[in-house]
Amino acid sequence: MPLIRTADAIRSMEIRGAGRIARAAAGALRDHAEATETADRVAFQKEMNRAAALLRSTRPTAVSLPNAIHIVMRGLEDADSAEDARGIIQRNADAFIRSSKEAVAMIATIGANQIRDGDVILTHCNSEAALACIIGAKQQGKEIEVYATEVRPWNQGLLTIEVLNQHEIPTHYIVDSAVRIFMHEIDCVITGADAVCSDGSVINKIGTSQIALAAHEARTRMVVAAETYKFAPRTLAGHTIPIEERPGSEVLSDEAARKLPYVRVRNPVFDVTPAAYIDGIVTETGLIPPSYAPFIIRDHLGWDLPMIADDTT
Ligand code: RUB
Repeated sequence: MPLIRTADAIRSMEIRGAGRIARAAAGALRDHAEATETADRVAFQKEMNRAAALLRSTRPTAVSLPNAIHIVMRGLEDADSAEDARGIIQRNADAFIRSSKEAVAMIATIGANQIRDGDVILTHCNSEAALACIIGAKQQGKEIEVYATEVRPWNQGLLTIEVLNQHEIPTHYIVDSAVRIFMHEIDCVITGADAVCSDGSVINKIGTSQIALAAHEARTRMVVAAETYKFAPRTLAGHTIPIEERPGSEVLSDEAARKLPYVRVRNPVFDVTPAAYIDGIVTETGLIPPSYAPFIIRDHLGWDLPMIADDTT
């Protein structure tokens, strides 16, 4: 997909979910490198930096986006020519897209092993990684049931129940505010992540932290499925992840809002779940406790990332 079209699609949430956003950005950088015809290495690099900045500006929270861009652009400064630089981007992008899909497949197996026969699972939003674990458990022959939330205001839950239905997994569809009333029936909560911070806290769709609190109260396991490229290196240096706040019109129509001049809609779309409420994070390298997050950053993203890349979160 061309660069500007991809950036628009990410911004408007036509492409959404941290993994899909990352792969779309990698693909757009590769396609843009192919379409940028200059033979001048410096001009090429400048154009690719501009493309990277445009993609980075689309949505602020999912760290998969700046990390994917960083991984795709890695080594560009060592290129001898524009052609060489183009090749680096193509190879990096293809490798990233391939490894990101392989990571989901690994997470499916590792996450499925966390689910027991007869378990009732609750999931929130529409996470490829979380769904992979649930579908993996079903494919292992386990009898499972799922509670899936609606996810106001974008209703990503509709995407989730469609996938669960396709896999013939018995599912209860509930409004977000019904989570606590059903928590006593849940054996395990599984969500995805937009970012995992160095202290093991997880940033995911708004409402995740309330679900984690309800799970904690009910002594229900809370598991997060996250590829290693969703870990946020700069949080090691004290940076915080910006929480995206989208227009109020996604919650209340402009027409309705006009009649309520004293009302202001707030629409943050992610929240932070502290590590204390998370029992484990399923990555493609295995199930880790949240406290292991700095080691994932060191081993898979590199300590140097926060220092050298101003563009990464
Ligand atoms: C999506 C969301 C998902 C994570 C993980 O939010 O919060 O749980 O991105 O998804 P939005 P995945 O719909 O606002 O992008 O596991 O697919 O990467």
